[in-house]
Amino acid sequence: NLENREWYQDAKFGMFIHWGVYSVLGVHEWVMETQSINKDTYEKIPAFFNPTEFDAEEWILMAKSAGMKYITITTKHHDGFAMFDSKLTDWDIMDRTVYKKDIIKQMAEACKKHGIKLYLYYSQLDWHHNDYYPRGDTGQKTGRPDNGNWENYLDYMNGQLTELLTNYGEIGGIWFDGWWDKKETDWQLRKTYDLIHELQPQAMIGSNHHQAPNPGEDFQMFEKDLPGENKGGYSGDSEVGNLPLEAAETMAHRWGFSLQDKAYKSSKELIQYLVKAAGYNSNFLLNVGPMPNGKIQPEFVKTLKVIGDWTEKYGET
Ligand code: FUL
Repeated sequence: NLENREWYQDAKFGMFIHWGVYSVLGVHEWVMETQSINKDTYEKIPAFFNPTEFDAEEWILMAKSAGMKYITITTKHHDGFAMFDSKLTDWDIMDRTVYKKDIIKQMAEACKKHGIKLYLYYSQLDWHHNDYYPRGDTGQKTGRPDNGNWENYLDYMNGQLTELLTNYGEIGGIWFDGWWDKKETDWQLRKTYDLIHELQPQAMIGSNHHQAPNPGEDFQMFEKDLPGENKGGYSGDSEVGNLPLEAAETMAHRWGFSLQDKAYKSSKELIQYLVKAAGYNSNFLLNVGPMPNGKIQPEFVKTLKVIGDWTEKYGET
């Protein structure tokens, strides 16, 4: 959809949000893998996730006053946990937490109210689903059975995407991730991409697979890199194509909430990054990893405020 691509190309600045039950542990979103936590043990975590301080509007307004035009939020990360009401699994916010409120619904409503576009991050890689088999390069130690039905997994993934594109109003796009874990597998991408465009023709598709875009994709993102660079070490095979571009970076080092990560980037550094990205005609997607209570940590709030003062003065509206 051309109109949406044009809008996106002009948007320049968005907020990335990595939020999941892993935030309870305060390590990062990869904790299940890096600390070899098996499925049974990991399943104890959601009971502790109760973000009573979460206020979607507060986050949206924070993004808006920083000069951001869209939000991209994790609906399901590699741990497979759905932050939305999924009828296809009980591995979701409704069934496993005492909080029992759909995060994505609250975000969608607040975005609509304040004129911010909502993009949905969805991890194709899944360390929890038994049918994600044979395993990819990661998620080997989670104690799942040594067999599974790949077609079932694809149906599940397409089913969750259908839920996301049916129950939350107009979506800006789907931000896929994790395809890199099992590149050689038959993902039947055409089917998934057609489904997305059928349900919401304007929804853009991007996939963080660190290569030139696959057919059917509408934008190209670079993880911890400006287009054409490979400083972050993820973009070795990323040839810059002719789609709208997006550079994704994070406030400190980690994406998900981390107590120990103090590598905060300064507001000056981040403003320079925004300007540099714009020089490549690329958007800048700046990530925060909210805390388990539903708040964005004060260091990030402060930085976003300074960026907002700058964009208000120098950024175009
Ligand atoms: C990567 C993921 O493995 C990270 O956890 C994070 O989500 C980053 C944006 O993409 O592929």
